[in-house]
Amino acid sequence: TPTLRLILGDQLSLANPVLASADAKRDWILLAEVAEEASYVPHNRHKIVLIFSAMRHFAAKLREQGFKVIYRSFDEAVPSLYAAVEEGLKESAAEAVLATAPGEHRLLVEMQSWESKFAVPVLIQEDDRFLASRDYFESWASGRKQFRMEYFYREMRRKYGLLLDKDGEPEGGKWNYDADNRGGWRGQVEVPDRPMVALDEITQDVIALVNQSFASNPGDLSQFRMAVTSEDAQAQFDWFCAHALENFGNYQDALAEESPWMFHGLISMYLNIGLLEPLPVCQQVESAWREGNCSLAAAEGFIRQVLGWREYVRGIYWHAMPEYAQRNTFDAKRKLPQWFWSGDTDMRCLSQALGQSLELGYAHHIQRLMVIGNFALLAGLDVAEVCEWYLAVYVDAFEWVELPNTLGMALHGDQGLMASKPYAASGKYIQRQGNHCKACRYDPKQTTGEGACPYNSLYWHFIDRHQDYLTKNARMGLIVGGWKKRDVADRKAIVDWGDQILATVLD
Ligand code: DLZ
Ligand code: SF4
Repeated sequence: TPTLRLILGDQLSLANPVLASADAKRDWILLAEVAEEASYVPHNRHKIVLIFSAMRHFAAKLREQGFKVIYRSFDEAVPSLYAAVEEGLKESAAEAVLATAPGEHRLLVEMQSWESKFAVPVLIQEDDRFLASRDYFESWASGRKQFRMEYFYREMRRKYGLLLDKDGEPEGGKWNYDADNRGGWRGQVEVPDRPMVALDEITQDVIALVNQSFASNPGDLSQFRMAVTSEDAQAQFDWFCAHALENFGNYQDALAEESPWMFHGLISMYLNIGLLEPLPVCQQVESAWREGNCSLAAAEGFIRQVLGWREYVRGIYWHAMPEYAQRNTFDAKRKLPQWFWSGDTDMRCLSQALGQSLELGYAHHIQRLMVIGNFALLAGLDVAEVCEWYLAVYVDAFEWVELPNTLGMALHGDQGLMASKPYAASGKYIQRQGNHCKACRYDPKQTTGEGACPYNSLYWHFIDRHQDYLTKNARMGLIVGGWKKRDVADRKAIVDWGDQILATVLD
């Protein structure tokens, strides 16, 4: 039957299963820039430009390949994907709709209601661009009380034969070189300049459109530099393998004043919208190691993120949704301070992480987890509000990946389903990982008094107010035990100072 095949803005891959069975003469492909998807959160302008421009480039590629494409651009004011499909059915006279399952639960529920509204069958296929299917994850998860990435990751290494020796054992004798991925930043090596991607006419048009139509969203588009085609994304990735991968291992967890990018891959957004595929990037990094171009720790650290962590968080998302989004272990309800939307705080580490997130739509994982997320955890910021902030500001954020990372990993909102302990840390950690403290008006060595690093008192405030929960955790229990042995007056002074920080800094 003539079929209308829907491709969403984060499914821009020739490997998209709706294309596999398509007949170019008979079927129609539909892509639509629609208000509903563009505004369910105040997306960073970089994210909207990336998606719209990549959609337009992908539509052109499909046309070149002989497909009949229906494309709705944002100016045509189509309100929703539902409306776009309705129009597409009229225009094409197709007798069925085929879609690849979306990455977000809210949209899956919406799409599942379409069949009862349209007069034609609506089929939703599994998204097989992931390396662990939903069934595979479920069978791994069944019977486990806690999910630990490490065990899932080992199975995935075996399943895909990555970094294994002749006997099928992990290269180097260890599965995980995380201990070699934690170097702090003191400017030890030069950070290479990232090549800019040239902006073609399509992207320039989209930038003008987004600046005009999304004037109050975050994002400085004069700094837009992302690839919008799979060829350019591959070229960016090749650059990473040649110039940054070697140092990626050592400085994966480093925080630097002088660079928002450091040695990171900057490919999560390309993977998440379909411009790159996960298995080939892992294989390319493995080859780089086999050819002697990077250390095993660098290659393993990279592959762990893509093959392990990325697939694992997606598994958790579909396993635990929709109930997962409501979880809030510590009943954290404090309103997000206004400066989360401006970056205007005198905590240097935080202002840099927030500032670049808003301006560029990018921050690396330690900024997201240990600077912004850790602050939100310690201060007890509202879990749902923090999650929405992450979903809005990052170019690579779709709920399947954002929610477990924020709610579960950063905020420990899921009572430890995915992380063995809360990722709470004081200013000491941030000082060790980088050079922000030197440029900060606060002192990471002080806990109370004018000029004391707010992370310090907030850390103990967090330990103190959640001691009943935390003592049940083996690793946190030791910290709570140590805290309780301290002098009562000392403890009170620290908690009081924390209260004052919460009352002033968070205003
Ligand atoms: C994020 C996004 C944006 C900003 N705009 C569109 C759009 O106009 N059309 C579209 O098909 N997809 C868009 N997306 C991506 C969707 O929100 C994404 O497919 C769902 O959130 C599921 O992951
Ligand atoms: Fe961040 Fe505290 Fe260091 Fe300032 S002193 S940069 S607030 S950790």
